[in-house]
Amino acid sequence: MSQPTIESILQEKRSFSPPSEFSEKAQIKSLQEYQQLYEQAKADPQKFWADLAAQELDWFQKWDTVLDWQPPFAKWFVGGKINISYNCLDRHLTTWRRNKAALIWEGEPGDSRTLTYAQLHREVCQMANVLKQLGVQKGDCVGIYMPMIPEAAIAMLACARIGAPHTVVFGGFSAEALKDRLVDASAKLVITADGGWRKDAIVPLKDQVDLALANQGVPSIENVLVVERTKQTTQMEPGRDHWWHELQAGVSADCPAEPMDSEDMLFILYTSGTTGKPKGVVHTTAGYNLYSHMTLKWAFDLQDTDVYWCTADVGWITGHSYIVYGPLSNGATSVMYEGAPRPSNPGCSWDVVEKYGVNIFYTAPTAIRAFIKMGEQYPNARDLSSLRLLGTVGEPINPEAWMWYHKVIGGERCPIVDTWWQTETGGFMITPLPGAIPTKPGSATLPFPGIIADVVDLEGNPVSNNQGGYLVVRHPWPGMMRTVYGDPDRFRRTYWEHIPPQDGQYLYFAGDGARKDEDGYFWVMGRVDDVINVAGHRLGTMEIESALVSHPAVAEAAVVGRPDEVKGEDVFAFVTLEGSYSPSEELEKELKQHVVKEIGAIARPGQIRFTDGMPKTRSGKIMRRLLRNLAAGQEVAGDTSTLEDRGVLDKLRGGA
Ligand code: 7RM
Repeated sequence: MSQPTIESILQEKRSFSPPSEFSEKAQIKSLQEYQQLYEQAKADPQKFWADLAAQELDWFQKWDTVLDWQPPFAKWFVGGKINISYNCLDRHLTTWRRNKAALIWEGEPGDSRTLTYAQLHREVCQMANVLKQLGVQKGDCVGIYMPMIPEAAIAMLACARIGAPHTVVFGGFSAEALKDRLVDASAKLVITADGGWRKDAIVPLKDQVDLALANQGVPSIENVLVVERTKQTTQMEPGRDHWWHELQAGVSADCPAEPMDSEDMLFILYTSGTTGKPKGVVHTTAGYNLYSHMTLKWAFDLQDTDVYWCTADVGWITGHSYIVYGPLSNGATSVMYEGAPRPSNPGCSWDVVEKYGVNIFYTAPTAIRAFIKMGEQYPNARDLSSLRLLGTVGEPINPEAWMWYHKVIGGERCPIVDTWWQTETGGFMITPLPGAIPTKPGSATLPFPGIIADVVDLEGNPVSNNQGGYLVVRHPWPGMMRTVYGDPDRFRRTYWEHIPPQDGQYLYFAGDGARKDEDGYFWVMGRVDDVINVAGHRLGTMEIESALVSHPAVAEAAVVGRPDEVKGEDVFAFVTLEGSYSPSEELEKELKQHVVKEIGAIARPGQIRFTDGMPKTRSGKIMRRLLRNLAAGQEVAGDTSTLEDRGVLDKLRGGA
């Protein structure tokens, strides 16, 4: 089982010191150096961040105020003028990095492309000019629905360049999910591609866009910019749809970056929460630029000669911060891979590492567990000696997977950097600094300098060592989300009032359970809300339930996570049917397909169990705890005295 238990955490005593060859060359070389930075930042966070902002970023105009904190609303570097596209591109062009590879891209069918900083800058300027031609102005929101091709990064940087906030929608989301997000963001234009490669098949992205926009589905959309990738035939609607390569051919490559206010919105990224529809997480320009830049530089000990590969999709925050903005702001070489391990090519990841001499590799525990299942023969058949650091993110990593990663992929020489963070935090929050902090398998270790994290009870009181509690952050940080798009009240309620503020002290509530050990190391246990984590993807159980009940056959649905060896959790749905329907295998298939249509393949239930009734409390609340037990095939644990009808439970068990 992959979710760590309290017992397994208390038993995990192994510790791995940073290899001395690594520490000697690292940016942060010792535990003392880390502690000094941490204490300095804690004593005067504003000075700490301001010094870094001045050192590490280029500004059109310096700020007047480092932090304006009106809890829970923060503004960083107020009065400053900056552009993240400038920091990711232009400023490197006057250095030797001009002709350094910015992006190395590998397509699934085996095609590839490398863009130097100069080349990437050129294409970004061209796309920025095309967006302007199509009527996009500073402040207009642009949707991006793309496969993993360089144009996805180019699109993001082009938007940032002209001050148009982007909202990237993962290419695996359905037309329905795309529509909801574009409507919420009032997007004016969508950038997409004819198709993308996914496990030896073509995903027809443009057709999904057409579905989303059909019948005035998204009234704010005026134009669609289409990148040619797969040469899929697609209907181009005259006046609305435009081929990127056609417009690119006639446009200037001169487009100065727009000076943006520090707090101008950079992007909206939708993420699942406890209730209803996904939240639009808002990130702004300067603080996010600084935070994604610094965290990558120190936690991954980024060196100028490194080839760095993050396997995420740009549709998630990990892709935003650690494929595009963080690496490029640092002038790094970022590898982008369109493919994924698949039956026809199970060793493809190691081919990419070998082909490009990847030094830093960043992936998710679910991928590591899938690698373990496929077998050691694939990594063992490749030369992985270029690797010097391994990262992990997305869910708690089980110590067995950690050890395998360490031995088989890292050759026992690479520090493992387990990064705990969220869409909302913009960048790493709790993470080893690999030259300084000894690692323990399964622990994200210690907070990044400037981050004051803690584990508390529901009243906000710190719990003692090795006691479970809620993971919180005590002081604002530059990369924090600023609000929920269009719903500041939801922002306040969800993140800042879940634990009631005491004497004006606000705590950021992350939604994760955690404990701290005797060394102050954090062990993240997983979500404490109705969010499940399927293969590192964050899904709201409510969203899937809404999708299910929108099918005419379904009367009621309850979705829980069931432990899964590879995915961490899998979607398990309990469904009661409307009177005129009866359970069948066909209906089960149809309902699964319905969820795929409403949300996307990532939300497809692994199993649906039909039931005559749900276990409910007398006040009518579904007792999900019991359903979680049933889904896991466990005996129902704990108190069932509030259950209204015990017969329901017996019937559900009988069906197991
Ligand atoms: C970056 C990302 C956030 C949720 C978070 C946790 C879980 C992420 C770790 C982790 C344990 C980790 N953003 N999570 N990283 N749990 N150890 N290193 O994943 O918004 O999509 O998800 O993911 O539950 O709250 S996210």
